Amino acid sequence: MDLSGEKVSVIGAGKSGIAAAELLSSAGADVLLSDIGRIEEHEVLRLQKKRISVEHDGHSERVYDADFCVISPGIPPHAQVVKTLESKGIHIISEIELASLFCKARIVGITGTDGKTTTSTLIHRICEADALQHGYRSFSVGNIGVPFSSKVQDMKPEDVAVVELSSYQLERCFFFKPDVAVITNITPDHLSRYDGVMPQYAAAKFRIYANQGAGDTLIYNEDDPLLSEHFAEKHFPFKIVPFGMESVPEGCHDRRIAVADGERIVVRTVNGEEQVILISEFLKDSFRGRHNISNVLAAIAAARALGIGYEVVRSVLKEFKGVEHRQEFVMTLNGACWVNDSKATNINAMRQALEAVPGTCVLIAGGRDKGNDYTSIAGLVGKKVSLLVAMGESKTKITTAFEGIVPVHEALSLEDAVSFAYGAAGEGQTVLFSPGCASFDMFENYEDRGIKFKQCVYHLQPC
Ligand code: UMA
Repeated sequence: MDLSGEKVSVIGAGKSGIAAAELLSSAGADVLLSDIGRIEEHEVLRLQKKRISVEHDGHSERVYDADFCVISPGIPPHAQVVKTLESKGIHIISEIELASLFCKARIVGITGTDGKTTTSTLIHRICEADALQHGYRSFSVGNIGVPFSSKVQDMKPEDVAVVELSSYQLERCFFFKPDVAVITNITPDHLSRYDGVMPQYAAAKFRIYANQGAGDTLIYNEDDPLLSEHFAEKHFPFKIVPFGMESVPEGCHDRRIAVADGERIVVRTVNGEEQVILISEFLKDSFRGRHNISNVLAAIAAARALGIGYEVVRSVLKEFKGVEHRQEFVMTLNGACWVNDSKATNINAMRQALEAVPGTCVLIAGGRDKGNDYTSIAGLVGKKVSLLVAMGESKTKITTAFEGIVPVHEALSLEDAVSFAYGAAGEGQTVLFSPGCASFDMFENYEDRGIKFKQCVYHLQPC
């Protein structure tokens, strides 16, 4: 794509803003990269060598002298810079939209409130395994941490881009069109960005299929009430593939992927039922829980839509050990199993982690509250948790919500939380670090939080 003569402002110089600016500049655009905060001097120099103008410590009037603008996902719609761009009628697109305009490869887009990173990783691994046999490449990009724009120029038409998509990234997509779209679930999250209105949040997620047409596939979780209602009995111009934890009645030949007899994953086709894999073949200590079966169903549906054989799918699933920071097995200490679930930044993710615990656990939770309603999991906590260690900004709110249901200890720091949990955990129990809150009160991000948690655990001395 030739963008010579186009003036483009890129807002936000995080990972996606930098990648977008580099992509635009390589296409000949006249680029201004603008950040409200500081950009390191060496980074400014590196970008300037690539003919990118850079400004930092605030967005100046120069931002508004543009033909269009590319925005980073983390910048909220109510930010002053966005309001001014809109008032001046400057077209704003997301970094994902920009990358997709350059993309020659097939695109698999994965969105949802929870499970999108695990599902994306599974699909990417399956594609990688298939690619080895068929001479193409798979790229794992998007919200997972590698900007789509940073890789898109390496992609060839036969390749696959597996793009994890947050609602933020889908918001300003207008032409983005995945060949295969997956929606894992939609439950309340990030609502402060959407004026507390659930349909607004869901509408951003639904942009994933807005441009899909004949030949494309939309895969969705039929166990999710919002999704099953949304897709029921409506006609769409693309192929729809539901997946779910319950078997479908005989005679229902609709490509649906489901669990049969509580132990097998099957696909219904016009020719009957095809068995893909037994659940016991892929669930393991490092990859467990009902929600992960659901993620596997989604990945199988995507692999099928891409024409990948079950043999490849099975070999990847058998070896898959989960994703870092998502119910990640850390170690066993004095007979207690330590699990890092730092990616659990909302109550639904915490619920899934608790449901996956065999027996009872010591739960370490808390961080920056996102308007959580803890009462929604009070019953589960009462059943599964022997001790709750509350930490971070939300510890008082957590204590108030669970006092009288389980014993609660308020920790002063992560180290304090880990050492208190260590003293309390019994043999055969799990110590689950599933914050249910954002990490920004004490850490850079959830990865930083998970790494620090694991460091604390590794420092514990077995009795
Ligand atoms: N900024 C401005 N002006 C503003 C506000 C912020 O210039 O008014 C600047 C900040 O100073 C900062 C930059 O914008 O320098 C940050 O941009 P960003 O928050 O979009 O961060 P990136 O580094 O570009 O990372 C983004 C995603 N971050 C968010 O959506 C918050 C990453 O997802 C993603 O991996 C990356 O692009 C690559 O695609 C992270 C995330 O937390 C993992 N996602 C959320 C989630 O999973 O819940 C949605």
